Amino acid sequence: MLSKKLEAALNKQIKIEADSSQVYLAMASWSEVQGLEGISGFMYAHSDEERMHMLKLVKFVNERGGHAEVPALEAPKKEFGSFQKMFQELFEHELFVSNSINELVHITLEERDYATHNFLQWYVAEQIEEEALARTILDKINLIGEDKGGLYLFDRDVQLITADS
Ligand code: OFO
Repeated sequence: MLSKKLEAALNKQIKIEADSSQVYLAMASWSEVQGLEGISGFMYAHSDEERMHMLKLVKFVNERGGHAEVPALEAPKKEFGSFQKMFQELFEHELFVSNSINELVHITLEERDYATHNFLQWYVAEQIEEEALARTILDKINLIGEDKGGLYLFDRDVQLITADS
């Protein structure tokens, strides 16, 4: 059975995953409008993944005798300025999510809830991957700078990343 403290913390994480899904959906839509299909496909897929992260938590909380709460949706911003800025935001967002997961893991130890501690290891591993991917993409996009041809090729490359994951 989940403690009240852990149930509240997991519900907070459910909201963070739902917000992440919304943010990446907004990035997908903006990229699509800019005509970059590869990047938008990557963002649509990423948005779906975040929803999956959220659902996994919902199921777990209910399974452990808690009540997963479906949070209100916050509207993310519509414009991202440039692709550099957008990927910088994505990277920073993933760092924020990693911190939040670490905080959750810390609470499981305080509460001596080893089942939840074990469950969260999946998220710990996932965040290592997501951070690494976001960092690689950001490095590439920063190298490209203002070069339109580079962006065109990058858009094709990122399609392959989406197909792989
Ligand atoms: Fe991209 O983060 Fe969920 O967990």
